[in-house]
Amino acid sequence: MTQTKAVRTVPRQIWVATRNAHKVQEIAEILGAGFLLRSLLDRPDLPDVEETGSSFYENAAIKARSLWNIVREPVFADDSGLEVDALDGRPGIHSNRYSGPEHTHEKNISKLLVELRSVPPERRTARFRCTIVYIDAAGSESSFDGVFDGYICDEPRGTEGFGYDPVFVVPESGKTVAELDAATKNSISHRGRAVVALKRLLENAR
Ligand code: ITT
Repeated sequence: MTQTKAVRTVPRQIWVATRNAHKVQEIAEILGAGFLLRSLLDRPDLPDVEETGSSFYENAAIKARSLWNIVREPVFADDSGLEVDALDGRPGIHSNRYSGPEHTHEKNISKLLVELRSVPPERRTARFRCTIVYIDAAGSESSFDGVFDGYICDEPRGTEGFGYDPVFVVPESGKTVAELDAATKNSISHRGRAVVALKRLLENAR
């Protein structure tokens, strides 16, 4: 008699060093059910780390190492931002705090649109970048990058996503990222690309 045995796979726990709930949600959807994602939202007791690096890589490494030193389990961090060509790559690594100490996504967008007021459509090209630094349980590090090209429109559209999504247009569809559903954004975004590369490493390391 042949017997079929149900194989139960236990999700692998992995930490992401962020308190940004939107990032956590996007990353959890991309990693899928095989992973149990924990984040700094589960650890309000831990202090915020200062992002003192001068690149996405350095800031991702600072965030990942700080959490790894506490949990000593597999961790990663995402550092990301928007580079606008007409602004010589700003806001870049300062994307989150672009509008100052009291920053909000809305204030960041308003500042960006004011700075680009006199810039014509053909010069409003931009890209999102994401760098992930992953550290395994033994402390060995790897990094992954993702880039998402588009341009900045002149007024916000859409309600999905977060950050600069309402003013970042995907050239192929003419839609802002805030007009895309989550699965479509994740299939083309900077974060989607970097997390898929990380996922590949984790699955091959099983
Ligand atoms: P953590 O440092 O806790 O991860 P954070 O929001 O401060 O959260 P970053 O320092 O990496 O993260 O800054 C990323 C900023 O870049 C984010 O706050 C947005 O303003 C912008 N950004 C990054 N990815 C984005 C995306 O997918 N859509 C829209 N804006 C994005």
